[in-house]
Amino acid sequence: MQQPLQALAREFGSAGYTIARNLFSSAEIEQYKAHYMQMNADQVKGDTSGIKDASDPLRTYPRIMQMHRWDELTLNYLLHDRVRDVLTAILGCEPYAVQTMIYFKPPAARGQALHQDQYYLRVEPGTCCAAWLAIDDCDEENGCLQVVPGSHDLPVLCTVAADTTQSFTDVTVPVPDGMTVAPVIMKAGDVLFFNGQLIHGSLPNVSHDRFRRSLIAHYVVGEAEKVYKWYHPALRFDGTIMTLGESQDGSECGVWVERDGTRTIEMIGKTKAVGVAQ
Ligand SMILES: O=C(O)CCC(=O)C(=O)O
Repeated sequence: MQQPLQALAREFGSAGYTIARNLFSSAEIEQYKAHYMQMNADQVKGDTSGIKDASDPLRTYPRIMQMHRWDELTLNYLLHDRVRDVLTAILGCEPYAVQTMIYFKPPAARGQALHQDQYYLRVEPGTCCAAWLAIDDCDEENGCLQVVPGSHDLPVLCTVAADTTQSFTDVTVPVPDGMTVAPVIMKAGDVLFFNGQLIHGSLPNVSHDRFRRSLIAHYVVGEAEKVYKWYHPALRFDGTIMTLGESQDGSECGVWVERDGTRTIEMIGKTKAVGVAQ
């Protein structure tokens, strides 16, 4: 890694995300690539919930979730000491690990509409944090992640319908007035860390021949007492189980309203119950 942890922590605090460049070597990336391509070839069951069309490339390459519960290499990533060291520096104390996902995102695959992870994880108190490892170089052509810098200071916002020609998920968060969406250009081996309130997502892979694979882990902050049931059990970095309570369906979400000529957020909505986490 090239940057000092303090610089990553400063950037994470102000923008809601930061990139640890070269956190994994090219040899490690080649091992992950071969491992997950084999997992796909072995037809390990993936999440096909947003995939209706038989010709959808995501039908052949659906994301696979929670592999750390049975796959050692994935567990090693989730609890990796290099990932832990960055998380501890940017969050201020060691978090608990709750989720893993592998996205293959082959050529012509749809992306995932803008959303906040905390909408799904419902961490109480506090929020979650992702460690998104690029397994391929990624840019706008192959559907890199897109973020809304500074949006991590917002509460969880209520969702609206997404354009499912562009996204395999069907809800989204509109970009707040005055904020912009920025692409996150990464090299294989870089890890993007982002706050659970940060609005993020990705556009389709419009390349003809480039996958955009990413290995994603989610954590809840060290002060968390509850998380949604899909994410149990939470793990400490030594692999032992941390018992957390279950947060409930239908937690509050914010909507933008006009008050005395100013746009502000009121917590008047309810998130819908979610079956599959993001
Ligand atoms: O990788 C993507 O395209 C979306 C991933 C995502 O939304 C997440 O990790 O929470």
